[in-house]
Formats: sequence, structure tokens, C-alpha cells
Amino acid sequence: MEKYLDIIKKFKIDGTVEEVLPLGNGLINDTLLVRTNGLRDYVLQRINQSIFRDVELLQHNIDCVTRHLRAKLEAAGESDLDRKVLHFVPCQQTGKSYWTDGSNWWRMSVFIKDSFTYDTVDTKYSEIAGEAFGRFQSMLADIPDTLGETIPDFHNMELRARQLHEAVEADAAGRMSLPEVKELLAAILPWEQEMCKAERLHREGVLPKRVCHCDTKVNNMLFDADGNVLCVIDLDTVMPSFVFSDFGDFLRTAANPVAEDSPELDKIDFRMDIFEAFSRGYLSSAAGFLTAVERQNLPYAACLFPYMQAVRFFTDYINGDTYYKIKYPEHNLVRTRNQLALFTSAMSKQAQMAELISAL
Ligand code: GN1
Ligand code: MG
Repeated sequence: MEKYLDIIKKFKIDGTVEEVLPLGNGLINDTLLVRTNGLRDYVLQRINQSIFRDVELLQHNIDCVTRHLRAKLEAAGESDLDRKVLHFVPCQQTGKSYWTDGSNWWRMSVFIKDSFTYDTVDTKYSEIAGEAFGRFQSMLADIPDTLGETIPDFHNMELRARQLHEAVEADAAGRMSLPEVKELLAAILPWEQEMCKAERLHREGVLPKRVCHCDTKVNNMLFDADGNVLCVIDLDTVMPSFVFSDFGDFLRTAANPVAEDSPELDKIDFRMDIFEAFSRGYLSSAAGFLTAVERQNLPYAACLFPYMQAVRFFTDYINGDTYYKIKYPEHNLVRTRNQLALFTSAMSKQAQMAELISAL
């Protein structure tokens, strides 16, 4: 705890710190809960600068988004705003929403009390989450600020495919000779062209970029004790992207009966009940702004995200585990197999997904 106190002092917080505890299970940043004797507790995060190269841009995006969402909620007469939109605490010296000593970047936000996250959700929660993510996108549709891409081409499948090819070529960790690696590569490659459809549609001028969340994992949504959505968290990746990002990434986590790193492949079956519930919720708030091309391609989005995640985990394994936090040496390989199994299952249900979407 001692090592954090000096950092916490840089921010304008109420009360005296009593405890600093680890929080959540993110794969990128370090996240801590700061308990105080005052009215509010806080979340302290060290931003992973090797991944988010331009932290000022990242915080600029977050400042714009939280300001815009807050103003919208306020105008709609909502109360309890500090629980419905993230509130970053200013730095004492600079007033900015982060503090840096030049090598590490930190930020603090108000901890949202009596809130819950879930790693798995039922159909009821999926529908609520779908409505909430659709509303999030629609509230941000008229944001006046220009947001930058905090990780350029973050969800660009062509880039992810290229990174895989480069990793294979470089073989930095000497893993390309492993039979299981060869086998996975052979299973991944045939789908590459088909999965790069979004970029083609964008080049043809029929698929727009909109402000998206880009990390709509189930556990990035806070619920209150009664099961109502409080707010969307983890805004690091909020940036212009295809709507597929938010639709696909939620289903990637929610429609998988097991965790993304579970080795129990035989349990993996893309859950159509979750797909239907989430789509119903999402379309109830997003139908107003979606184009026909976006809507028609939602089944593709449901397949794209497990595929892209498989490619990303696999690339990291080949590179020697330099990106995602791992708990054991084969972790990224297990994650790859899991995501590939989910992708295969989703692909087999594409026609059924399309029927459901057109019926909604
Ligand atoms: C990372 O840190 P976390 O768990 O919120 C990753 C996402 C992946 C996810 C896989 C910036 O998110 O894109 O989908 O892991 N975030 C970044 O669990 O790469
Ligand atoms: Mg996260």
C-alpha cells in the first residue's frame, strides 16, 4: 500500500486512504481499489503505456466521452450521475485526468458503490446489456469532439491478420516448430479473407466508423443490486470503429458457455438464446441509426470477434507472450483454442442468426 500513497496524493480525493486492494481481472492495466474513511472510495489505475502509446489522446477521448454522456444524462433528468457515468478525479497540480512521473501513467476515478459485474450472464441480462450498449453508441453519435484511435486499427482484421503473418515469419520465441502451433495456424488461415469483409465494405464506402466502446466484454458493464444497468466502464478503447466491435465482443464473451481461457472445448457451443436476447436489446436502441449493411452483417460480427481474438491470442503466443498477461506458459495457446472453437460454432449458426435478426 505504501508505494501507492504517494501516487494517490497527486489526486484531489476526499478522505484518508485506509486500504489499497487489487480489483478486477483485466489483462492490460493494473487496477486497484482505494478505500477511504470518507464518503467515496476510488479506483486507481496504472495505464499500460506499452500498449496505449498515446495516453494523452486516450484521456482526451475519455474526458470527451464522459463529459458528453454526463451532459446527456443530466439533460434527460437522470439523478445519481456519479454512478451512471465514470467520474475521473483531477490531478492536484495540473487539473488533468491523469498524473505521470514521466515513466508511469496513473489515473483515479470514483468507485461506483453497490455495483456488480458479471463474468457470465443469462438471457435477461444480455437483453439489458444489448439495450445499454446500443444506447451508449447512440448517445455518442452526436459527440462534437473528434476522437482519435487510442490503438490505431485496433479492431482492423486485416491488420490483425498481417500481425499474425509477421509473427509467424519472425518466430521470435521459436514456437513455430511446435506441432500444436502448426495445427492451429492451419485451422486459422483459411478464414482470413472472409473475416476481413468489414475492411472491404469500409473501402467500398458502405460501412461507416462510429464512436464505439471496443471492449464490450460482459464484465465491462456495471449493474446495481436490482439488475439495472448503471454504466459502461473501461473506456480506454472508446474510439471510432465499426459497430460490429461492440456487438461482436459482447457475444464473444456472453455466448460462450465457458470463460475465454477455459480448456474445456467440448463445452463450447455458441449460445443462440444469448444471441437472440442481446440482439433484441441492441436493436431496440440501435435500430434508429444502423444502416442496412450494418444490420445485415451482425451475424458476421458475431463470428468475427471470436476469430479476431483467436488470431490475437495466437499471435501473442508466437511472439512469446508479450501483450496479454498470462498465468502459465500455455495460457495464450489455450485461449486460442477456446476462441477458435467458439468461432467454429458461431459459423455453423450464421444462417440461424440472420433469420433471427431479420425477424426482430
Ligand atoms: C484486453 O484488459 P482487458 O481484459 O479489458 C484487450 C481486449 C481483449 C481482451 C481479451 C486494449 O482487454 O481487446 O478483447 O483483453 N484490450 C486491449 O480478454 O487489447
Ligand atoms: Mg476490461
